[in-house]
Amino acid sequence: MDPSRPHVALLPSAGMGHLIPFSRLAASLSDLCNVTMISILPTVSTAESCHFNDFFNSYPKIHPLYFQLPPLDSSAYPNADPFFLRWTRIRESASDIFSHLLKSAQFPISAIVTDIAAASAILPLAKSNGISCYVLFTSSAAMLSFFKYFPIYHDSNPVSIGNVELPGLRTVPFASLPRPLHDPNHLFTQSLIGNSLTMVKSAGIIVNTFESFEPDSLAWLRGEQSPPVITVGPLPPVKMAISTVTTVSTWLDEQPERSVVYISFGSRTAMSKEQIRELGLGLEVSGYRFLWVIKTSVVDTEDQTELSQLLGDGFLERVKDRGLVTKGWVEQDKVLRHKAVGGFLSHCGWNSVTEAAMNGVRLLAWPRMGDQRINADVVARSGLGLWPDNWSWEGEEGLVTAAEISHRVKEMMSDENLLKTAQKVGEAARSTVMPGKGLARLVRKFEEFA
Ligand code: BUP
Repeated sequence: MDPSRPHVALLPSAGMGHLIPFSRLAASLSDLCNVTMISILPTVSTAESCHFNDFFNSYPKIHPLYFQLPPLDSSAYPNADPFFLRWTRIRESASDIFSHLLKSAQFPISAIVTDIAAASAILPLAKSNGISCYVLFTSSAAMLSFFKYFPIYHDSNPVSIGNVELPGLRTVPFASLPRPLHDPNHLFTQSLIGNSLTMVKSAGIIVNTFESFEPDSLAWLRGEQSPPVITVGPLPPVKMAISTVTTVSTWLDEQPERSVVYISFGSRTAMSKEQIRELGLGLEVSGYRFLWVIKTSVVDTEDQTELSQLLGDGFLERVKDRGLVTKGWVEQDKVLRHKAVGGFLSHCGWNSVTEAAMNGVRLLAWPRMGDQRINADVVARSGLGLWPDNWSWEGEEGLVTAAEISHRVKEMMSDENLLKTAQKVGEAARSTVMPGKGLARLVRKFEEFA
């Protein structure tokens, strides 16, 4: 550690969608600051523990600080999402995490960057210890606008939630809200409100986005009374020390340029067997080449079903000359950079969207839960992709049929104008990464307190 530089501690919560932007921010900051990254153990998923190991091995300059969480009695929260439970547990253990951080720090901490999911617990502790606290918001500026306004909306609509009109920006339809918010008394609703009200007292909100991608939301946020909103996106991928040649990369190398549809719904969006079969048929009928990452459970350790069982007899054999299906972890940032990839059927997790934007890959949006519909709206507005917004939430309006999927895949892959606008988004994204103005601004702010 170099005592002449600021010392920043980063606290990610749980889930790859949160850990990945934290790792990217930590890696980008590690050339400019001393960085401590807190790793809360045990992780919820295997993907997270593998990521922490590879990341700390690849960035020896970053100081890992492990914190063992006491076990949680999950029977108190039947059927709760395990990642949401973990966020709750981290908030409950915040003062122990904080003391551990202060005791272990080799020299004083200039700033802490907390995950938005832990903001309500971490910010007061940072303040009382005289440490400036920033929030890394791991979704879009559009979602941040909604998140910031929601407590005001909830105050005037405490009993029933409907469309949420953000004055002067846009209306977020009821159907686009994260599903637990439909219930004003849900634990998720209450914790979102707590984190939102605390976030506005932070020293700054860091967002993995860029100006030309979300100009209206960013202008709106900056016009509101708010701490500074610092855009640092798209955050470049981390460079892991071990890079292996995989079946996926070898297969992609053999495919013609821009011929492949890449399909992934992120690390924690499970799809039912019925919808998986319908999607498989849709891809088959579309006639396009495809690379498909399948997840059938929210947590990877519970994903046990064999591919052949999921996809039905004969599917893998029928598509073997033009389709690759996997249940493993693929290096998505590399896939999206590969010249064979021509389109991305995505759930619109924000990391996936920013990775597609960075690489100028056109997107077909199929949002499933959480912030994904609000992100899909960004995709459609920016011209990065198409969002057939009649596509259903699974289990409510029924399945999206193979015929519809095939039709939309063909529509995306044959749309040359969409390709051009996506490529323009990519150029704008890459030109933002190069000067790194947002990051430099952030480091200047850390220095003020060092
Ligand atoms: Br699956 C998968 N490889 O096989 P999102 C995901 N990823 O690199 P999510 C891989 O995980 P939240 C795989 O590139 C992205 O950086 C992917 O984050 C990477 O979605 C990340 O896109 C997934 O935000 O998280 O997992 O649903 O719910 O927090 O949005």
